[in-house]
Amino acid sequence: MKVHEANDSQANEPGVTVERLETAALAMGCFWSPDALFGSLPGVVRTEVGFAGGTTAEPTYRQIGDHTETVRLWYDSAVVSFEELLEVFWSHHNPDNVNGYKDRQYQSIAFYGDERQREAIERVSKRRQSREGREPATERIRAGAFYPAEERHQKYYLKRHPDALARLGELYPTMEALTQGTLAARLNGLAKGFTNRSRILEELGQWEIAREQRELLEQLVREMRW
Ligand code: MHO
Repeated sequence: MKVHEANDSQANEPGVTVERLETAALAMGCFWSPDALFGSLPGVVRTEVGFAGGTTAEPTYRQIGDHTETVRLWYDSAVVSFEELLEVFWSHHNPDNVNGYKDRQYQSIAFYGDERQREAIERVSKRRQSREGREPATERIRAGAFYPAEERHQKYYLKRHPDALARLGELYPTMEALTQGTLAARLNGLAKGFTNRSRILEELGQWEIAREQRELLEQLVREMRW
């Protein structure tokens, strides 16, 4: 996987070679957790939380209207497939009772961007039916407008750790760059307990980046205090 961190020339598009980068959008309750969950997965290059699925114009966290808390992912399908992401999605929430429901804020939704993703959702849903007796009660909706949530909601768990955040300031010049960074996504997963330091270091060893860049990132991860 070729990863560009935010201090690369492609600062706004940290990711793999663009042809292979795909997107997905999933809703499974309060978006802080899925941001960390999917951010911990190798192959997921970038995550962002926001509001989607509704009709209300310009939603915000306090004025969410008929939208649902959603995480958007950019991923390298050569490393992780949409079907694998769906298995993770359905293994980590109960679509019948997401955080006790709160209007549509915590609706379980699998968004599809195209016919191929729609078919994959049906395929994995049927597979879970054969394992669990019934299909997950998850809405399937064509992906429309996605409204990014306020900055304080992005990489929420990572932002609870001042030392980690201060060190990441050396790598990401702005909070927006941090939101988009791949390493920030992994560390947000670490902060929530979805991955660990040695898994992140092992993955860093495989990124197609310059040696000095790798050493810099490894040192950052090793020295970070939690
Ligand atoms: N844990 C929060 C929900 C935040 S999530 C961004 C709460 O219980 O209010 O909806």
